[in-house]
Amino acid sequence: MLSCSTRTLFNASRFVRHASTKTLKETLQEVIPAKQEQLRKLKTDHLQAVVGEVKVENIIGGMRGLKAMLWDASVLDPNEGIRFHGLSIPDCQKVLPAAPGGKEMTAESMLWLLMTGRVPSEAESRQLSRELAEKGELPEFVEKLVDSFPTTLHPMTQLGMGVAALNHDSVFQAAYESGMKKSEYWTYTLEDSLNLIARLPALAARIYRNVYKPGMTMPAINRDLDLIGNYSALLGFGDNHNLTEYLRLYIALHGDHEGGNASAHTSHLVGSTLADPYLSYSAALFALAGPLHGLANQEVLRWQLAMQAELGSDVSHEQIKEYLWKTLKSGQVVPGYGHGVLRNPDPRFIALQEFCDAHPELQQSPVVALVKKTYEVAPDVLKEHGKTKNPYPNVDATSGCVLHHYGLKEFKYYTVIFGVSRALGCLTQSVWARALGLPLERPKSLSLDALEKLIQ
Ligand code: CMX
Repeated sequence: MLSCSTRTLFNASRFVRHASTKTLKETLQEVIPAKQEQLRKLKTDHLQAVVGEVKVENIIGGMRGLKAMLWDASVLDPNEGIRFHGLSIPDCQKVLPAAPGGKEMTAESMLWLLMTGRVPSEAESRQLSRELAEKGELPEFVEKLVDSFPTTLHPMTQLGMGVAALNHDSVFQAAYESGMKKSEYWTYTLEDSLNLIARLPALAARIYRNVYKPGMTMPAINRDLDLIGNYSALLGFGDNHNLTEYLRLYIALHGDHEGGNASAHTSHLVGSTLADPYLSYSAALFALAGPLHGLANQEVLRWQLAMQAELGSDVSHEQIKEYLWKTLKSGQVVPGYGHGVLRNPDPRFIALQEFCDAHPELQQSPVVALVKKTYEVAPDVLKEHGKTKNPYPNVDATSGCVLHHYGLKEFKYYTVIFGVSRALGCLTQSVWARALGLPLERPKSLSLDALEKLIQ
């Protein structure tokens, strides 16, 4: 059920596709003043209002549940899952423009929604695709840097280092050095952010080619294609329409998951020092590279393939149950299950499963079938195990198996695709943090002794 306020939002005209032809920057110029005014009022009228309490469990429990960050683009409800500016995933699938010849929403249209809170017109989304394609080439020194990495260096480490090196061209950093005004911070941050998003496909694809397909020549960026159409082509899968569509959906869905997750929070913290978007997003990528966060999609496939190798592809529910217990009894987590906030199946998992249901070739895939069967038994096993607060699948439980079926089998690379996506949300927030003049992040820490004294 949509809440009353969400229904109002969904019906509001900003979610109706108009025949508008504004640029992303012009649209931001329109929407920023109202948000600045909203923040100004909070500052003047409500600065001392109490929104919650801090318990010891928040301090020693990874700050779970602590309301302590401003993040406008998306909100995560524990039961319902993610909404992007009030729109659920099915809402987004209905209203956000697809690429020509495709059905899935594009990364550009999701970026537009996250940045502006508005649904772009087809023309706006296309124009943004073209702008990104025009900016998409890598500087030569970054190509050389990436080419010099040993192929044994994890693709996520390579991605983070490549993104950090792109800060050589940061317009924010250059303008800061020459003394720009605070009111101009957001425009330079936007320019850097769009340049970075534009270059991620070429960077990520170069890493893939170097590590897994050495000697293959990369095609040039096609200015008539959307960001992910180009990414798929650069990876060497441009002829596979269904994989390209899957990548579009995957990348739009992984774009943002409110502010407190490790990658988003890292980029926000680093950006709050006025480090430029390249530096703050490279830091986010290293948070994403942890197995409890973005690396889980790699771990899921490794785990599913090990199960398949041990039990064969035609396994029974009972055999999967035993395998789950074996994993749990050996002290490991079941990858792809559980979540820091969610308490129901992740709607991103459901959207990707629906993609599988809609594509007959995926019904034939043993790995896709195994993921589905695992979902039929894992929640009950995890409930019986009794530790996790959320026995249901998160998005990582399924995201890799479709890539595997379509021939993108190198699972150490999967988190890189997540990394191409998460830039949409993290960099949106970087722009807004500068537009709203948010300060340096600096929470108070306590020693164990000080904490004990406070509660006596
Ligand atoms: N399998 C087994 N045990 C699990 C579990 C799982 N999938 N998920 C949580 N638990 C355990 C925890 O390890 C913890 O055990 P201890 O008390 O021994 O430390 C206990 O259950 C309570 O954990 P929780 O409060 O339910 O979960 P957290 O908020 O601490 O952690 C998460 C969340 C995602 C790290 C955890 O569920 C997990 O490790 N899942 C597997 C890895 C994974 O899929 N990560 C991807 C998350 C999505 C993303 O960020 O990309």
